[in-house]
Amino acid sequence: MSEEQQKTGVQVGVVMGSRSDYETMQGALELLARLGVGYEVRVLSAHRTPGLLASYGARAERLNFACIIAGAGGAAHLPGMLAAFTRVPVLGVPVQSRALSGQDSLLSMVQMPAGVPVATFAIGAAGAKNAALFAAAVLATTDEAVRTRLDAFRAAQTQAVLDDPFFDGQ
Ligand code: RP5
Repeated sequence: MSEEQQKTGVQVGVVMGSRSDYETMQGALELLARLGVGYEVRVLSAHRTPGLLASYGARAERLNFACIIAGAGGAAHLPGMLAAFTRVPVLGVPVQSRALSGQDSLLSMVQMPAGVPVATFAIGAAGAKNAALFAAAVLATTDEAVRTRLDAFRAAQTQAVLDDPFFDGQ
């Protein structure tokens, strides 16, 4: 953990374009908490609060966040714009939209032109959870406590399959 992260207790920033994204993003928050990853969460919008987005990018650098998980739906320019404002790695979660089922969110994140990357995850709850697990895996390369909890999480996940009555022991 860096000096700044130790001071603030925040290793990962989590942002979402609207309060309506919370249901999707809560899976990420629950996993970060379970894995003992320090995080902060904010509603920030590329089109409703563009100024805040720029200052959040600077804040993420100043506080040395390991990454930012950014969830948004529709024309989901939040992760791309945030990545433009900061060198902190941005993990994009496409939230499932009503009109196009999240295809719009996915394509607007994954098709970033070369130069400003957004690591894009699956549409919806699975993407939110995997973004948190990915952030934890990166932190685990240097943070032994997170590594131990992530290994335990994965071992429990494996055990749950082995304990399933449909598992035939092969
Ligand atoms: C995006 O527009 C948000 O990320 C959200 O997924 C979508 C709809 O927002 P609301 O109209 O529900 O606030 O900016």
